[in-house]
Amino acid sequence: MTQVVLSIGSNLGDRLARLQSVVDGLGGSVSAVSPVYETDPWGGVEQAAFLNAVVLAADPALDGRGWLRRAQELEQAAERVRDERWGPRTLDVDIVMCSSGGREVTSTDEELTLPHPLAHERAFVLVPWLAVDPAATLTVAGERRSVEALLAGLDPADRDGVRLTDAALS
Ligand code: PH2
Ligand code: MG
Ligand code: MG
Repeated sequence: MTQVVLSIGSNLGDRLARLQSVVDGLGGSVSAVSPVYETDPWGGVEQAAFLNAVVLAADPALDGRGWLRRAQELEQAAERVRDERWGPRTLDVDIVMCSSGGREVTSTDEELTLPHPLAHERAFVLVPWLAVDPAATLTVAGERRSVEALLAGLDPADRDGVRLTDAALS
């Protein structure tokens, strides 16, 4: 059985519908869905605000690569085109971390680095993740850290750029 933490985001078109398409597409694999947040763009590209959420999912048949394929299929279904790095997108589905039998899976594969190498720096990942799993932990530079502590270590301005909405995924 593998479990994943997925970070999903959209800042083009019907953002909420794009996020909902992930929950619908994963169907019975979904175990929990965070609230939806509106977030200032991260990464230095000037662009519109994102909607972001975190989805927890599990599937006995998928390993890390299998999840990557699923994520890419969901992005393609949302008519995602090859885009500028960190630029606008209809849908982004990133694997934050994957665990198997309760152990975190690590991968240094060029196509799939696990855990996600930037997740711990991104309030738009950590805030929704903490909301859906207050006990979440992530290994950063070989050390297991609580998501709560990682978030507390970020610039307050980054945390303030992540605003709870009353939109909900079902
Ligand atoms: N995704 C990016 C780049 N910047 N900023 C926010 N707030 N949310 C995102 O999902 C996001 C981003 C590229 O994947
Ligand atoms: Mg991304
Ligand atoms: Mg991505």
